[in-house]
Amino acid sequence: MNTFEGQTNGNGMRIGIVCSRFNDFIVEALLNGARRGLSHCGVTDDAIDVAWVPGAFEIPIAAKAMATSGKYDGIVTLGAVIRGETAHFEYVAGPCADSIAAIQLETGMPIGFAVLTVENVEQAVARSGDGAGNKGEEAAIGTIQMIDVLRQIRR
Ligand code: INI
Repeated sequence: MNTFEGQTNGNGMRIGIVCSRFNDFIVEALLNGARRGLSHCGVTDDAIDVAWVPGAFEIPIAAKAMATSGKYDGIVTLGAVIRGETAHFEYVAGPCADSIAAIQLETGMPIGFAVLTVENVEQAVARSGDGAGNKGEEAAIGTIQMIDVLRQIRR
C-alpha cells in the first residue's frame, strides 16, 4: 500500500499570493500570517509574488492568471468579506469561493483559500492575528502540503 501525505517542506517552491484591498487592515494581517507560514516551510521571500486586487470578487481572475502563468507551484488567496458591511455578501463571497474551487480543478494547481467570510470585524480580527488561528498562515501551509501531495500522486 502506498500512502501519499503532503509534507511542509517548501524548499524551491514558487508561490503567488492574491490579496484584496477591501478591508485591507485584515488582509495585511492575513498576508503577514501567510508569509510566516511560508517562511516556516522554507519558502524564501524572493520566491513569493504578491498581487493586489480591489476586492474579493476580483481575486479569482488574478488567481487564474497566476495559475496559468507557469511561474508558480501554488497560489494563496487572501481576502475579507464581512456580512455586516454589505447586502451583497452572498454575491461576493459565494462566487469568489466557487470560482477559486473551479480554477483549482481546471488548472490542477493548488490554491489556498483564506478569503474570510465573517459576520463582523471582530470575527475577522480573531482569524487574522499574530498567534495561532491566522487563516492566512493556515492556507499557506496547506498550499505547500497540497503541492507536495499532488506531486506524489502524479509521480
Ligand atoms: N469586497 C471584499 O473583498 N469584501 C467585502 O466585504 C466587500 N463588500 O462588503 O462589499 C467587497 N466588495 C467589493 C467587491 O469585491 C468588488 O471589488 C466590487 O464589487 C467591484 O467589482
